[in-house]
Amino acid sequence: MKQLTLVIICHDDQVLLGMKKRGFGAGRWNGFGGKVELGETIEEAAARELFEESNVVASDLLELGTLIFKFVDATPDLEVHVFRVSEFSGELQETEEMRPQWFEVKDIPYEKMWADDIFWLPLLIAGQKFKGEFVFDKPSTAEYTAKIISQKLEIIC
Ligand code: UAN
Repeated sequence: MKQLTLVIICHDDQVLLGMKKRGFGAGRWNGFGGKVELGETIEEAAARELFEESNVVASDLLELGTLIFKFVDATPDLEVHVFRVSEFSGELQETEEMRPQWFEVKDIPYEKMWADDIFWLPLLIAGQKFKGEFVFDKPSTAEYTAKIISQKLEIIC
C-alpha cells in the first residue's frame, strides 16, 4: 500500500494547516505531508515533507495515528501516518505546494477539508493515539464533494 505522512502543528490552541495548491487534494486545507520515499523512514519523510511544504523544521514529531483511505474507483489505497508537532524552528513560508495558515482550534475549516478530518483531528489535538479506515465514494475534488461511505476509527490506549 502507498505510504504517506501527514503533519499537523499544534501550538497555543492553534493548528497550522496549509491550503493545498496543486496535486491530490488541491483546494482543501490539510496537514503537511506526502509520499515516503525509498530508503527513508516514515518519520524522516514526515520531517522532510513538512520542511519542503512550509520551510519549518519540526523539533518533536510524535506519531499519533494511522489512517487507511480507500476509494471505490481505481485510486490506490493510502496508508497515512499522522504526526503532531508542538515545537518547531524556521520561518513559515508559502511554497509552490501549500499556503500555510494558523487557525484557532474552534475555527478549523472542516467544511473545506477532507471529510474524515473532523473525526480524527480532535483526537490528535487532544494527544490521543488512533487508527482508522475510511472508504470514499471518489477521490479528491476541489468542491469537497467526496463522501465517506464507510468508516472505522478507534482510540488506541
Ligand atoms: O486528511 C486527509 N484525508 C488527507 N491528507 C492527505 N491525504 C491524502 C488525505 N486524505 C484524506 N482522506 C482521503
